[in-house]
Amino acid sequence: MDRASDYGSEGWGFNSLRARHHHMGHPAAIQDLKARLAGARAVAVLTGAGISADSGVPTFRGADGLWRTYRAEDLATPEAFARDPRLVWEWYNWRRELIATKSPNAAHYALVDLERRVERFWLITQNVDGLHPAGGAQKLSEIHGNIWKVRCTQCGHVGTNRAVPIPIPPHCPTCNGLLRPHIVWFGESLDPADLERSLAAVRSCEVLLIVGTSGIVYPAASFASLAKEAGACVAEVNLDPTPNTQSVDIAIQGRAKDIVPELL
Ligand code: BV8
Ligand code: ZN
Repeated sequence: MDRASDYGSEGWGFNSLRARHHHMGHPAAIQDLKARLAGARAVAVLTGAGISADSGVPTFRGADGLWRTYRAEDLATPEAFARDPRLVWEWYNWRRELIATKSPNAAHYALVDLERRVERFWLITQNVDGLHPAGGAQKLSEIHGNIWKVRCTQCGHVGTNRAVPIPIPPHCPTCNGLLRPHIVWFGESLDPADLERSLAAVRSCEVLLIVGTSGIVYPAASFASLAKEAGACVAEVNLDPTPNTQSVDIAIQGRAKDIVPELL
């Protein structure tokens, strides 16, 4: 028996290509996704902490994301703020100090190029660091809020505050009430307009590109399956496998700053 019939030459080649589409930063997967993006008239992008990791911002579930032993889930809640607003503000001051020194990277800028190229485009980010708008992104929803915005717990006034560190506890310029970060914490609802805009984009896109998210925080975690059900091609770029990796059409393993610019 010769080698070709041993393996079944055609089947082997096909399966190996499919298998590779599901792993690594393989050129075939990158070319496939690049072609789909080039041909698409509607593209949605979902980003998470991984895209900012390449700018030096620690991720949430990575080892460097811990502040004093607290996990994000312990501090990013209305209960934690009610119990100890100073502690929560100290955590945000630590992050504000870190983020203030960081800049957008090649992946953030590549997504701005994509925004300008695609007829219907929407970027949905879970990141609160503001690096997408800093890089020039305009068609975006920051669905978990923005670390440079504050909201009054008394009168609801929303403002921008870039003080680093912010004096603790910060007070409302109009009513002197206690200010909190204008960020969506666990157990809180997303802004309905942001959510609507994001769901519309996810349900109507031809390609959903998911970059650097662990895919475990809802409702963003449901976007991949919503897009899939609506018939979109779903692609993931991540350094490591995630709960989405097995179900997406194209999975590319690699760093956002290396892979995303290659897609254009
Ligand atoms: C809501 C703001 C309605 C704080 C954040 C049980 C089951 C299902 C759902 C729930 C449940 N219990 C509670 C819920 C709901 C809950 C939820 O989903 N919980 C999870 C944990 C189970 N969700 C909510 O509460 C949401 N609201 O549902 O409203 C409601 C109302 C009341 C009661 C019920 C429901 C609100 C969620 C808002 C959460 N806010 N943070 C702040 O930032 O200050 S979440 C926090 O996680 C961050 O904001 C972050 O954006 C988000 C997601 O994390 P990622 O961005 O994915 O980051 P992560 O570190 O996890 O992963 C990084 C990834 O990057 C990794 O995969 C890594 O491999 C990769 N990577 C690393 N480097 C690179 C890279 N990739 C590429 N290149 C690299 N260089
Ligand atoms: Zn106020």
